[in-house]
Amino acid sequence: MKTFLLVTLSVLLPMPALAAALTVPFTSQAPDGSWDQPWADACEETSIAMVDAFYDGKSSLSKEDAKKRILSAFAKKEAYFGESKDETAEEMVATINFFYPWEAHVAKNPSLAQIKAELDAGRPVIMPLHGPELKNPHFRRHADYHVIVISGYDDSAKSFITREPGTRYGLDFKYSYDTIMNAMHNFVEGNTVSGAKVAVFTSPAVAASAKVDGDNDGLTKSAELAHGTALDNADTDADGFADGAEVAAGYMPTINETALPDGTLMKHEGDPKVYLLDLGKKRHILSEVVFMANGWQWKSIVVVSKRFIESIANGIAVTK
Ligand SMILES: [Ca+2]
Ligand SMILES: [Ca+2]
Ligand SMILES: [Ca+2]
Repeated sequence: MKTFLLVTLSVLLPMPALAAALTVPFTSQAPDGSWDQPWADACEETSIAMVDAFYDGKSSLSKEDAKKRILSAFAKKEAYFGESKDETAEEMVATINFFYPWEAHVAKNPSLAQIKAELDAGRPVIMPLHGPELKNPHFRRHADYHVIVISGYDDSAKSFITREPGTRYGLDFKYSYDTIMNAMHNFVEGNTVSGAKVAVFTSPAVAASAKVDGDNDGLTKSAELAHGTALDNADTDADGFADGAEVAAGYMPTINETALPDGTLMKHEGDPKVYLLDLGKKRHILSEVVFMANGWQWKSIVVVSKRFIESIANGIAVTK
């Protein structure tokens, strides 16, 4: 009876979580093993790239994908801030909120419990640090400023589980709670240990940054995500018209419609009619039988804007 009561109590009492381990994919900041530039200063970009891949549903990263994502993070950051060696928490947050399909904010003086709560909620934390305090035995040089991803924690070992981009041994690298809480410092030129205690909290949901227009093309972040256009490119389909202008005029911002070649099969949303683009005219394909008889495939049909279809002169229907 006593045992039964104890078991019941332990089930009823809210038990604090003791551990969390998010499957954030890992890459070192030197995917090819070269620690020359730009890789030597890539800890911020690599941390952003790992969280981006995580929110993108990846659980691992190939070398090629890792390099692509890190270089893309450099390009996104430089698009806004120009070239720089080290980025503050605020600059990382701005880069993320402008150009990534998720968002972040600066958490000032976060407690251990607050950081753990982020991990319990499935949200990795990007952590700016005073590098030398980490005393990581794998580091070749102890940069004054360093950035890592916190992907989990283990109360029994009083340790954070991290993605430590500064070494190829960085998958599930463990730092004690004390080490991270003490080393947590925002970037300050030449003296990061005097930087404020901040962390970058992340979220897969776009809310606070929904109205941001990072590439200044007239489409907000939420509108770009809805239209499938690039957050860091004002003219996604490179046809000379900005994403926002195309949407406002009813054109498709992801396809250069005016450059579609003869022979393109096309339709617009909300209308089952399929057309063949032929000598600059649109020819209605009369039936499914005709479509199949020509050996065409459904997956070849390009969905274009109603505006574009309507702008093309009618040709003779395809009847056989
Ligand atoms: Ca935009
Ligand atoms: Ca855009
Ligand atoms: Ca365009």
